[in-house]
Amino acid sequence: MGFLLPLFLFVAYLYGVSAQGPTYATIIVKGSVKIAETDDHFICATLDWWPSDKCNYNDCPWGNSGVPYLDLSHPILAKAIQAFNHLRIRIGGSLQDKVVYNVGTLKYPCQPFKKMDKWLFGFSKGCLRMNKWDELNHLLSKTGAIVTFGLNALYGRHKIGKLAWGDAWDSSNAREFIKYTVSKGYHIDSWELGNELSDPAVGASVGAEQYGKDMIELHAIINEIYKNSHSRPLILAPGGFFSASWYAKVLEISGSNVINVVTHHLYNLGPGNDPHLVNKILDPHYLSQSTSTFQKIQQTIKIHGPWASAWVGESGGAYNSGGRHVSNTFVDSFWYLDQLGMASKYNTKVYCRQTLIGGNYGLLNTTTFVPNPDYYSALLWHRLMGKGVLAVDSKASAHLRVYAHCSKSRAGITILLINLSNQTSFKILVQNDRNINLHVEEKIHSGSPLIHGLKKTVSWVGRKVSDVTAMREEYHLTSYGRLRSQTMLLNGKPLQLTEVGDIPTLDPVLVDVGSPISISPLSIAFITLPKFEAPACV
Ligand SMILES: *[C@@H]1O[C@H](CO)[C@@H](O)[C@H](O)[C@H]1NC(C)=O
Ligand SMILES: *[C@@H]1O[C@H](CO)[C@@H](O)[C@H](O)[C@H]1NC(C)=O
Ligand SMILES: CC(=O)N[C@H]1CO[C@H](CO)[C@@H](O)[C@@H]1O
Repeated sequence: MGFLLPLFLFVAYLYGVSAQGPTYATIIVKGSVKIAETDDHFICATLDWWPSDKCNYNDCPWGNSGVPYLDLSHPILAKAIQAFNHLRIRIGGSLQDKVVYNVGTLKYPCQPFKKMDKWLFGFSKGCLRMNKWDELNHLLSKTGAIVTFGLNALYGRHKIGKLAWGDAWDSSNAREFIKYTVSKGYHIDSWELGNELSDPAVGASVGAEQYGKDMIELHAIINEIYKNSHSRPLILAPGGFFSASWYAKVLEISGSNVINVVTHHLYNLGPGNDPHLVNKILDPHYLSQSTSTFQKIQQTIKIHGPWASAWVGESGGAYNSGGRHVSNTFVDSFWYLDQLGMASKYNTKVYCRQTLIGGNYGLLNTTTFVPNPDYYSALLWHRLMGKGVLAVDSKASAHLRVYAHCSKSRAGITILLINLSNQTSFKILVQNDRNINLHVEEKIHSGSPLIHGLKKTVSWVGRKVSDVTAMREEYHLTSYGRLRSQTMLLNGKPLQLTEVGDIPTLDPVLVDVGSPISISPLSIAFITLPKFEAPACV
């Protein structure tokens, strides 16, 4: 035996390196219990405030995509939002805390952002005109968007240290703005206070104690303004980078049922100019590092704010406007879809992608509004993945990432497979743990229905059984040529707007459930199994 093991490993090594054929893998989906649940509308995208002269690394990828400048009548914009049939949109970002609303007794003239190198984030205060806000609401309401608006949490405060800002939030401008919004009948799903003001800070921070008090103030304002409405908006905070002590303190000071949703931001790929972005995206160990953030948020809420839920309020992968020729290409979907899968497992209710449009990480191209690959990835997720999250056991390689959800608005489950391997094709057999248990139980308790139990099991392990006629639906995503292509293929066909500029239909291929699922190297697949018996999904 002493020399057999090394010999075996050596052979296995050779096989792994030189094998051209596929690797077989079995995954077991546990359909009897949900391990987590997302909101009905999990997919969310952001609109930011940056003007066109916002640049990073000699690249200025914002154009006129910032809220005050966006062409709201662009036909692709409305179609792209509408395709989701209720897309969540969060309006916010670094400059939101320096926005003033042109309502009521505004103490400033209504002027746009101006480049000011020495100022916070390199810009002056900027003003939102109410006619722009009206136009934006017209678009959002027409397209069925569910809106989150981030309020100006630095209003009335002053710099007291290198990054620290002191004094209480002056809520007067926000109060007038919310009043105006309600008087116009605009439906805002949720109001958020502040953007990235937690400590340790990126550009500015506010003490947790003061922030907690400001939340009580916002809560009182919302209660007062919405006292005669049948629906009350949610209150979100603090939209920062997670820090356990700061977040815990804000929850503690604001108190029970004030903050409904704890929002946090994620940029786990690092700076947008990192030449190793693609390597990070394709490294399963690197991708998995985010699990610790999701776990910690869950833990903090459980202990300090059990009345609240968690959202990723903003996440763009690479910070400082995203990675040029990375965030807007096919390879980014490996990161993005993996994040959606991972966040769901830790009970994240909503995941807001930075951005819907703007920067290199826009779901839509800044200048042409044409959807980038991640737009279609988001749309597929939104249409196929339901809110029930299921556990999966996979003995396959770490390079094959697997997530399973109840299907959306129909029976059965949908599995997301992400193959990060650049050389291994996988043939996957999906098993239902329920049938495995059933099989064992029947064998023990009755003896005779063994055949029945076996049939049920094998119908999902992939061998042909005479009575299986059910089909599964497969959506395979690959790149068009290079990995950093701005075009993605769905089942071998490029995803492109139709001739009249409509979002294309996303059609699956139908495959006999009896055959194993094939997934090629560096590809992604959604697999819908309508007949998969998952009691948790009923
Ligand atoms: C938008 O598309 C054009 C044409 O494909 C491309 O050159 C440009 O880099 C894209 N812009 C962004 C910000 O992705
Ligand atoms: C496949 O990936 C490995 C590890 O990331 C890399 O070293 C290798 O060069 C890649 N091979 C090809 C053909 O791209
Ligand atoms: C089993 C397996 O999938 N192995 C490969 C996965 O992909 C990585 C990167 O492409 C390779 O390094 C592994 O050998």
